[in-house]
Parts: sequence; structure tokens; C-alpha cells
Amino acid sequence: MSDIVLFKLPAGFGLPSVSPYCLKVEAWMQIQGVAYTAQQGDLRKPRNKKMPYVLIDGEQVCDSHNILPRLAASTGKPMHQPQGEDKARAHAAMVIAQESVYWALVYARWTMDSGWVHLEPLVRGLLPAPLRALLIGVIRKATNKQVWQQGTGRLGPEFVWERAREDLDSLSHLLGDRAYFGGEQICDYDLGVWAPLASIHLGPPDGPLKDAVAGHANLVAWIERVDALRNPS
Ligand SMILES: N[C@@H](CCC(=O)N[C@@H](CS)C(=O)NCC(=O)O)C(=O)O
Repeated sequence: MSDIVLFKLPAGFGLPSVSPYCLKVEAWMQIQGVAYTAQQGDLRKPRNKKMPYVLIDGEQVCDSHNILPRLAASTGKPMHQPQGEDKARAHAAMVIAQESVYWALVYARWTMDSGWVHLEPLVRGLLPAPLRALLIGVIRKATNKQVWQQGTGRLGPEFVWERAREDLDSLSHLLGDRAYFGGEQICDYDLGVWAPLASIHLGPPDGPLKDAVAGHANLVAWIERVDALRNPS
């Protein structure tokens, strides 16, 4: 049996990580019934300087899109692999969620004061006490610089929410009345969509982004369906 250690950003807002990408990997392992240990990660350690990363039998694997197939290979527990049109739909949904909706979430939590009031205490708690006051501003500024460089930070809130609404409408249409994005069984791509959408739906802040998810009954039912697989109770 492989020895698997997940390095992640901490739990928060009722989810195992405040980071959607960490949540994606941890949810995959929970659903697949993989034994692992989790530790708080240090962003200086992974080669790509991003969270999450994993050690599989001591070997560092970075980037959630790489991590899931590596976990599947080393545990012998792959998820269903959709083919053809099913795969294309699920892949397209993942790209919309990770490359676009994710940034609206980062904007809502880091850039907008209405989100930052919820996130700030959590980020503060991670910092060494003597440097907290100094570092908290530096970290927020660095993240907002990424949001600006990616493009979302240049748009202004109304346009960010409008684009997110379009993304979520598209995701709702792509899912339709299917159980999962790739068909009747959950696949890796679902987790890439689920993590940012569940973070929006289940965590703060309230507002246009959360309303845009809540406005699609099929997405809400699917978020809850995946959550139940992860966390059966
Ligand atoms: N493509 C990467 C993206 C990971 C990522 O963006 N992680 C964020 C947290 S959600 C991060 O590490 N941010 C810290 C930083 O960029 O300094 C993946 O799929 O793992």
C-alpha cells in the first residue's frame, strides 16, 4: 500500500480546506476510500510553489490535475474515465470552473472587503504572532496582484459577477439532467468543478456569486450529491 501525505492549506468554512484545489484532491481521496495523512503545507516546498502537493512513497507530485491520475495509479483506485463526448463535456466544465469561476471566488474572498472580513481571521491565524500585522497586508496584496495579472481583477465587481453568472449558466446546461458531468458515474473532472462551486455554495461570502450558484437547482443537487459521496452520514 502506498504511503500518501497530502500537503494543503487549512480547513475552514466547514470544508477540509479553504483552497479549492486542495479540496479537490482531498475529496477525491475521501470518495475513493484512500488512506492518507494530511498536513498543513508550506508554499516554499512544492516545485510549482502552489498548494496542494502530495508525497507518494516519498515522491513529490504537484498540481491537482497531475496528482489525481498519480493517486489512481499508485492506489489502483481510478475513478470512472468518460470517453468521447462525455469526456469533452466534463473536461470543458472543469476548465470553466477552474480557470474562470475559481478567479471570481478569489476576487470575492480576497479583493472584496465583504469576503475578506471572513477570510482574514483564518489567514491571520496561520501567521507567526509577531509578524501578523505586517504579513497580513503583504499576503492580501500579493494575492490581489495575481487576480489582477490573471485579468479578473481589472474588471470591476459587476462585470466579474456577470461573467460568473454566464459561466454558471453554461455549467448548468452542460450538466443538464445527468448525475455527473461525465455521465452516470463520478469522474476526476467532476472534482475540478465541484471544489470551487462547493466552496462558493457552502462558504462565505453571501452575495451575487453565491446567488448565481444557488439559482441552478441541478448544480446545487450535484454539489450535494458529490458532498454526500465524500462525507456519507
Ligand atoms: N494548477 C494548480 C493550482 C493550485 C493553486 O492555484 N493553488 C492556490 C491555492 S487554491 C495557491 O497555492 N495559491 C498560493 C499562491 O499562488 O501563492 C493545481 O491544480 O493544483
